Amino acid sequence: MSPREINFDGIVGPSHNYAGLSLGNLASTKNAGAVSQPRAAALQGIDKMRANLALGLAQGIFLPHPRPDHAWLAELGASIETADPVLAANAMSASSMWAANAATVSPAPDTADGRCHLTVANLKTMPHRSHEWPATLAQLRLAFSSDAFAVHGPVPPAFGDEGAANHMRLAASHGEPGIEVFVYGVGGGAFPARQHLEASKALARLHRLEPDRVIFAQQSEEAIAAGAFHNDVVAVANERVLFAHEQAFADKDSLVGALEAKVPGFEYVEVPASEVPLADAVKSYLFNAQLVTPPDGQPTLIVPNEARETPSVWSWIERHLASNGPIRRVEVVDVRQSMANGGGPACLRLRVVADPATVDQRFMVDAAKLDALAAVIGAHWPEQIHHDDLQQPALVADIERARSALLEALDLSELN
Ligand code: SUG
Repeated sequence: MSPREINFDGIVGPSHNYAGLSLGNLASTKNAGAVSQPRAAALQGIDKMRANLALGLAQGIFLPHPRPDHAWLAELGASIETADPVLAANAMSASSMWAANAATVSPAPDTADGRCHLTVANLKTMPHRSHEWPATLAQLRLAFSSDAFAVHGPVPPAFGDEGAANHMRLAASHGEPGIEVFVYGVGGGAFPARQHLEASKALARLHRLEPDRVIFAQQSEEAIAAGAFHNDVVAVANERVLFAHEQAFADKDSLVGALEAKVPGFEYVEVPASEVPLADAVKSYLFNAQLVTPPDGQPTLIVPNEARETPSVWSWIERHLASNGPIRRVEVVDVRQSMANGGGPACLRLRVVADPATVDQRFMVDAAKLDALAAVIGAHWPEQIHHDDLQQPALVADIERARSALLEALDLSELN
């Protein structure tokens, strides 16, 4: 079978909470201390996957990480009972749900050895995310253990790497050789630039990409300063199409020029700041959409509810659809619980172009498996978490039991 795009969604973990841990992520800061709903959050994620399957897309999953991360706390000489509240929140975060930050993926048609390369992201900029990579790597090594894949450890933490959220691939179609665009940040006003150029260059070398099929593009400082802490908050690519905000890149003209020269049939869909200000793009997550090509060939944009609720954004979408532009269909999904922490539909998924038969089938889902997962979530995920309760022994025990129940249902207890 030929390669196709598989979306691997991170299942929202039972410790999902709002701790305000991500400086530069406006939603995270705004909702710090709010009461979270882990069960509803995880079920929203399952519904998104159901909708993807209904469109005819291939769907996979990644599992929540063990939380609290006792090993990480022990490295800090602490335990969940004794840690100060901020450290405890860092150890309890369910942030691995945002699978776009799990790894960077270069599919087989792009690489010198004809294997699909994945490098786990070190996520070193934010403490709560910096300890994700070992549990992510364990899953990548299981899911992609066949010879079709090469799985790499993280690049050294001297250089921040946030995974596929800062990587775009353009190609005539998914199975053709692509041009890979690595987007990095230099400055972001008061906010950190999380993806470093040196890390992006390392990924291109590790993945054995041909240098003239790789582009390094700087994210604009104004975008980071406006709350686009990852490139996927202001841009998304699929096959021949790049969909981006006018202010996404530091040097848009050279990026677009290079893509025009290198990608057969390249189409650039730009949203001007005069129609959708950066602030609206960030609030609505218009670009944190999944831009996909279902089997019917109609490029489809999967946006969060918040896009429909932002007038400038929704009228831009309506105008684009009426003009018969490159995006032919828009689907709206409810991922509000994730959005309140700055994670939209595209944050929740990692795209891997591969033959689904080469993936460990425990990480692939169909509608029946999603029903089974929803039942486990319904039975075990806490309904609510109040931020002040994160260290309560009863809650911690519930969270640990919930994850074990999920692993058991998926026959993945070896990840325990
Ligand atoms: O890293 N939020 C995540 C959101 C990640 C979104 N991913 C992509 N854009 N691809 C982050 O900022 C908030 C956690 C908290 O505050 O409790 C958080 O980690």
